[in-house]
Amino acid sequence: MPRPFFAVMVLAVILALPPVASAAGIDPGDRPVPTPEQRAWHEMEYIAFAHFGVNTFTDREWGDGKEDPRLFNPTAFDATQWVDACKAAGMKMLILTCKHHDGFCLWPSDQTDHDVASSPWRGGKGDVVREVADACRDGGIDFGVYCSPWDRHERTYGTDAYNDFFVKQLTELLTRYGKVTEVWFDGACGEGPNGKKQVYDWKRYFATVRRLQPHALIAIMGPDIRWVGNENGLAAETEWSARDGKWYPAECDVSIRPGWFYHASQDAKVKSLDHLLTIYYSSVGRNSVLLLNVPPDRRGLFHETDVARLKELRRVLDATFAEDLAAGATADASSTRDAEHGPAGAVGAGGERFWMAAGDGAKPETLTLDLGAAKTFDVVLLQERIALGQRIERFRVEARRDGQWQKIAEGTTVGHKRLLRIEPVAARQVRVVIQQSRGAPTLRRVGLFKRP
Ligand code: FUL
Repeated sequence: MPRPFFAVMVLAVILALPPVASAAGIDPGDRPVPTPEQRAWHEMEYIAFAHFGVNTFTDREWGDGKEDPRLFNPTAFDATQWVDACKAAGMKMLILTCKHHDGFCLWPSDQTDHDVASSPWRGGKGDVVREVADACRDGGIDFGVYCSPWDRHERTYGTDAYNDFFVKQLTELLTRYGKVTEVWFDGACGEGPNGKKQVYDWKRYFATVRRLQPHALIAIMGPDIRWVGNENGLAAETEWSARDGKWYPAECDVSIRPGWFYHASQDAKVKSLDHLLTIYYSSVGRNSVLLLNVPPDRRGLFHETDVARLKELRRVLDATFAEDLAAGATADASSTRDAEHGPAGAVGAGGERFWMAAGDGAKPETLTLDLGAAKTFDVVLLQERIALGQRIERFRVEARRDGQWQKIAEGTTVGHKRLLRIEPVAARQVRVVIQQSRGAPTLRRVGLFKRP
């Protein structure tokens, strides 16, 4: 076999291996672990939602499907402005409401006339989905689609034929616009007792997504990402991604304004910086992804106030997380699985490195940091190596002050990321005591930060 061919074969075998499915060759056992797609989604942490459509022009939250498509006419539509704002905010994906409950399609759908092609915008030749998908690709962020199963316009809704209609619409969305990272299936359906009742063929919808976009994550009414259970952006104190034997992580969807769609009357009600920080710490900081909605206005732009607020939030987060006061620390641990997974693996943003305790998690485990000198911090960051599953059930963080270990924070789950805001603490030694864990705990990072 000629050498170059051999090299290509070896490379092909390496590339075919599951990407760190079992981190560093450690078998996660039968505990649930994220797929590579779910892991990449966890890493995004902060993503954008854009509710835009006929409701933007009727000043409503839920359209009834009787809207005249000619109402849709943004005057200065610019998807690049949206994506630039998302990027400046540090958001890694944008999910667009391609069709909301009113049935109006932001793309020219072959299945209905209730769409942008029947609007005066761009002379009926426009395609919002295409422009947003292209802007995302050009800007280097991911693109996701929201397509409401509930459709108050479509006349087949409530019959079997609607399932065919919906699958055809999905097919358009999943084949015309390049890579789709997340497909968001809303569970909302407000049809009253006299309304039409649709039996959704979820199995077929999911199979369509898997076939056409095998790497897309199906969220909410889907198997890959779970709704956190409220629309306030707040995950629970105890947030397990491992549930009922599978990896099913939570996403926090919340709007930067009271409504999901743009209403000029809410221009003065954009959430405050403080409120957004609370949301950030209670979502990203509680093992969830934050899906923050920024509704484009009637011009087809993110409103100036919203853009400014996103920037303020970014500025504070950047200032907070710019310097990890634990980055140069020396670390010690109560036990270590093997030489490769020593406590130093939990210090700094070490990529693939992590600390793993020995044993089975029956005894508490401790990771101790010596910062070299007293440092003042008021945020503690913890991350597990989730490729090996979510394990930590209860922990406490202590600082050594006046010769004594004192509790400064505590919690239950960690998962991808846990952030704890605390009163400022000045200390040289800090330790994390993992009191309870499902198997030997791992820590990919222990970080200490100071808010501006
Ligand atoms: C809900 C919908 O009814 C709202 O209009 C919005 O789209 C929100 C994200 O999901 O279920």
